[in-house]
Amino acid sequence: MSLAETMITVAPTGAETAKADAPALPVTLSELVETARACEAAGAAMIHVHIRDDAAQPTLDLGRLTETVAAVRDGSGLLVQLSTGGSVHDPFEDRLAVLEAAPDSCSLTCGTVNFGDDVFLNPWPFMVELYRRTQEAGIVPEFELFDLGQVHALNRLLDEYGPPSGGHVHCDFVMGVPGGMPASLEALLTGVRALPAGASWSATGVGRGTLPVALGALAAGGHLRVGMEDTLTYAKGEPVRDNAQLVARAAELARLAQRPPMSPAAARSMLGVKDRRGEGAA
Ligand code: KMH
Ligand code: ZN
Repeated sequence: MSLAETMITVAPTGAETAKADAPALPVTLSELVETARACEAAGAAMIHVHIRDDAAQPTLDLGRLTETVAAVRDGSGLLVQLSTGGSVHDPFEDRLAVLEAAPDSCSLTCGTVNFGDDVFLNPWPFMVELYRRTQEAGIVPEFELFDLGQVHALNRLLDEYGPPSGGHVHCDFVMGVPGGMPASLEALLTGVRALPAGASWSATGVGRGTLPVALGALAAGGHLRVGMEDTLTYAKGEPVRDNAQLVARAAELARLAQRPPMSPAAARSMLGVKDRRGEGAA
């Protein structure tokens, strides 16, 4: 792995967009596996997964999650990161149980944040419980940062409970959510300066923040997250065609910045993710 490379994570689905509003949104298992394959070919190394039920509604059904992890691993080389954020309506117990699907990585949001008209709840005791379970299960957390105060909560979590599984701290700034930090360079650089020493980070700008945040992250030495969870418009008046289109653009920006896309194998080594291929869920 070269430090000059860019890890691209694709977040293809999310929990907020209806399939009827974005027909290219992958909501079935086969759509998700096909998306993983196409995004890997376009330059992604990791996939941040939310799943849907048969009615295309967000679900944290453990059987489906377990099947999804296996199918994405079979169908692509991408590192599989499951969302523990789910939708704003998911109960804490279901969000904790996500780890039982044995993904390579999981998201761990470092505090409660307003989320449009809703509230994305991540109180301190929940963060601690989720973190301790990742340590016990050997799953590498990605610390999601929606606001600058959450960077300080991350430092507190590490100070009080020690390093994550794999020993390496990796974070993702999610910028421009209504209620969180803005998708500005000032906020990004303030957040980066407050990270623990040695941490790696990616950034994603929601909606029209996508390109400024991606360009800023590349310039500041960060990695990229893109996908239809965060962005449905490719350019003014032009809907996103599919997730691979967003990954291809991120890969092109990374190459222009002389920081080409990182392979899944290099990302695995950077993050300290153990190889679970061939292992069933716990
Ligand atoms: N859907 C949001 C409420 C995560 O995946 O961990 C939370 C979210 C963050 O997407
Ligand atoms: Zn998510």
